[in-house]
Amino acid sequence: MRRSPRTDLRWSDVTPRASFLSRRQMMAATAGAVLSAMPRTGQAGIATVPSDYSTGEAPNSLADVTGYNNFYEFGTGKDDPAAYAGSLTTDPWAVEIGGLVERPGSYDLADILSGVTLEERIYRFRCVEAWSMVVPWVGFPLSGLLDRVGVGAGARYVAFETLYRPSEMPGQNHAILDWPYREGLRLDEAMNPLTILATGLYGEEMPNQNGAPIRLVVPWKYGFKSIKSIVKITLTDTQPPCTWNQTNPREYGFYSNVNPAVDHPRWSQASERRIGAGLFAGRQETLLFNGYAEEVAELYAGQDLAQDF
Ligand SMILES: Nc1nc2c(c(=O)[nH]1)N[C@H]1C(S)=C(S)[C@@H](COP(=O)(O)O)O[C@H]1N2
Ligand SMILES: [Mo]
Repeated sequence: MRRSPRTDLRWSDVTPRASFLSRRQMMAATAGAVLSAMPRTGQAGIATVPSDYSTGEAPNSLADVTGYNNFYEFGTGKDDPAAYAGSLTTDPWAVEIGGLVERPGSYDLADILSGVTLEERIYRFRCVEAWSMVVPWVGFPLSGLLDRVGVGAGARYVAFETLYRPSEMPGQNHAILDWPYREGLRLDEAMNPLTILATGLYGEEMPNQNGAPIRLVVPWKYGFKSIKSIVKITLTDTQPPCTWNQTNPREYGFYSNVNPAVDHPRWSQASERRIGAGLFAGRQETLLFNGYAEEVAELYAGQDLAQDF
């Protein structure tokens, strides 16, 4: 990966499209292998491969996924991001990767994506506010990127920062949160294969309101951990400050693993409302680690989940 910012190539120029199969896929097709490049959600767009980590649950509609959002940089209403995020400039885009890494630098998104196999990951998504969706993300494991830049000795956490650009993010002109939005993971959480950087959904580039052009998705944690529009990734040896945790540490823990047995101080987390399920659908039970216990429970062996909430 090149570190220097480059102006000749836009990241969208190198995002693989279904109509331009990669060499590897061409050769596989020639060899008569089953071609799995088309997203299962059926839309022509970015070439993705399916993932064993995808849920078989029905995805929410594109209208739900792109019309009911939390992205406080554009306002606190669920329809504010769809209304106001459209004018955010997402190309060119670079991510500064630093701290305890072997190859720190400013990486153009085009370089981050070059050679990367994009997967479709259909994940349950559970907001701390007790609503949920199923989202067909397009993305790749964060571990792959961290391996490419080289995790440095002594790194124990990964910190993330959202773009700070009040001229395009009107919410940042108000002290709703301590901008820029910051989040963090323990290194083992960041390296877990479920943790992805997502660059799209429904087989298309990421809509601005969902965190274009690149955002984190950690499906076993409450949605606010899945930070949007990332411009900075820093590996650290100490637990990094996180926006919601700093705003109200009693209500929003550093871990924020989905847990039906640990209530939010102001509401129960035992059940959730599935967006789009219909007026009479009723609430559904919330699952420990949002149903991903098999993949992630061992990360927390020996920890008291009520204490480390
Ligand atoms: N930068 C930033 N990232 C963010 C937020 C935000 O306000 N700003 N909201 C979080 C919350 S609370 C949720 S539930 C999810 C929502 O993601 P979605 O709109 O794609 O469903 O984004 C998370 N990431
Ligand atoms: Mo959320």
